[in-house]
Amino acid sequence: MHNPMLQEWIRQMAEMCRPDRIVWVDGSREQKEALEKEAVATGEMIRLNQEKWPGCLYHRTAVNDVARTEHLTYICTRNKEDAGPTNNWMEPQEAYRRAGEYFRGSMRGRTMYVIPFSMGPIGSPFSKIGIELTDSIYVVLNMLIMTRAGREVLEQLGSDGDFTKGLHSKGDLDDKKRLILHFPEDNTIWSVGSGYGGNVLLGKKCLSLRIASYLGRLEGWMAEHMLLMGIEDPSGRVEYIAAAFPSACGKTNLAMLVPPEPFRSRGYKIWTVGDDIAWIRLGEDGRLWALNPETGFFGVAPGTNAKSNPNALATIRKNTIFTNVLLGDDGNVWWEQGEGPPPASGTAWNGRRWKPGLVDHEGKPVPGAHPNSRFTAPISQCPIVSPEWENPRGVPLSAIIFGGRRSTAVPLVFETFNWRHGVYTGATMSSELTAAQFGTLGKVRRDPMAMLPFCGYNMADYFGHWLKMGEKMSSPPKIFHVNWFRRDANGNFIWPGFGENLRVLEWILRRARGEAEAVETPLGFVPAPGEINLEGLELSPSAMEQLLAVDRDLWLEEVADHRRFFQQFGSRLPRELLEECDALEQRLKS
Ligand code: OXD
Ligand code: MN
Repeated sequence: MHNPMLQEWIRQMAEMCRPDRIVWVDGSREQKEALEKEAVATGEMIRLNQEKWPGCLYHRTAVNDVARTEHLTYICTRNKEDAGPTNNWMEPQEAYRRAGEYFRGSMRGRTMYVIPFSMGPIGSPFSKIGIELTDSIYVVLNMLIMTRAGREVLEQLGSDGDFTKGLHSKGDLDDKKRLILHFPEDNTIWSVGSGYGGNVLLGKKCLSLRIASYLGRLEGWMAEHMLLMGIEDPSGRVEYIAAAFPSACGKTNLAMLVPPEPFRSRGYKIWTVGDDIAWIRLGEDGRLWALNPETGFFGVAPGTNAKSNPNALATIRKNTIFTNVLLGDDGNVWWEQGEGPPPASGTAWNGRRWKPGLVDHEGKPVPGAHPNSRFTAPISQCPIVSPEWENPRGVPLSAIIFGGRRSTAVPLVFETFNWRHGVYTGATMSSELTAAQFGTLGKVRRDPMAMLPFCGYNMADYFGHWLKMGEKMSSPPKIFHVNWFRRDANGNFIWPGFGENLRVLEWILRRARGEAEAVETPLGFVPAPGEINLEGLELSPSAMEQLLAVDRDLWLEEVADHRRFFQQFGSRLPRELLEECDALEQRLKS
């Protein structure tokens, strides 16, 4: 397929990066197998025990390159204000110049792979095409799982189609020469100096969230950091929810939830549509429709076990790439809080020898897997993948859920009063930091709609876009907030979490249909006593009260923090959000 714009761009990028050769990724099985062979031959990837892990590969990234580097991630708009106060900003010409120095000659002795990929089903009017140029076979093999990639995408692009231009080079993996740059105004992404998934699989966070959120505002749709799941009730009705949680709050686990008894035997079923990203549009029927643009899971391995997520375990038994987990000498992979005993000996994520019980010089256990180690696996292998997951129209949303990881203050669940109050609740969301982010563990950070690291433009304008979307809908879906992580005075989680979360989702769906009872609090509506089905669950009688309690003094402090957070946006912040702040404060004081 001859696309002059594409050809010319590749020529320019090759002139800068100087690869020895250029290889087009065609999406064929033969090419994938040849690339796997090559990666294994060079040692970049290791084949796992093929009897136990058919089609699975192992990879270790550099020890300084194991998570997204938000401090090296930039939004490069002509005006600084268009990137907003929550993004790092660099002037585009300066950004091209600086990264250009790192890219110059970076592919000498290497191959430049051209990956044409589609986010969303090929040919769906909702989908977006990207081309990633990369010097990493690991990236190619991951993109083949995470996206629809290959020749068909080029055919869809045609001779004059538009696409996101993505350029990636490992460079020399030096974190002083690492930059993850987004140029929304040029529909371009440049990533250099990293080999870690979140920085280099350009279809994921870079295109499907940062660039797509920008395009969504221009084009009247939304790109969100949300899981998508269907919940089937005993009558066979399936309703869909989208839920935004900051990184490492269990989105993947929730999306693959196993119904607890007695829900299971009564016929409740969960259908996974996506675990990380949702593209949401207004349908002709006035409802919101959501689509998962990805075709794979790039999930955190540690903590994935038969209790937390048996469906993920089943998904990753074959054709999966494992990154930075423990590699046993027997060709098995293992991670902390996983399934089964660790191998007798192996090599840890950092390349060092490891055996069970290993401790450091202070006597602390040395983990075999990095806390942010990952699996990359095809969605199609998920035992409960929704039959609708590839529907080019997406699925209709019955409810939107926001949530975070908070030990105190935030109730198990509440329903917001209306769309505008829901947007405020999303905009003031917060979570305690975990290993997927760079920062101090346990610190609370405001993470609006779980998009703080992923919004490709000024977040004040993003809030405005959310408010505007609500105005376009005759009856917008209800917006809820959940917190599975509230702790008691002894520091123990009060709510059991995991599959039991379905009990909360069931109330949410009944509430969305106008069928469940609720009690009004200053934050919104919480379930009336007895409205959350606790059948078969041992929970002390006072636990539900504790879980739903709203401490007015604590919340007045929260509101003060909301105001501080909003201040950085100055006059660009939609006044509706400040009005919501005032209204919440009034309700708390009355
Ligand atoms: C992710 C993240 O990797 O949110 O999905 O960090
Ligand atoms: Mn994510």
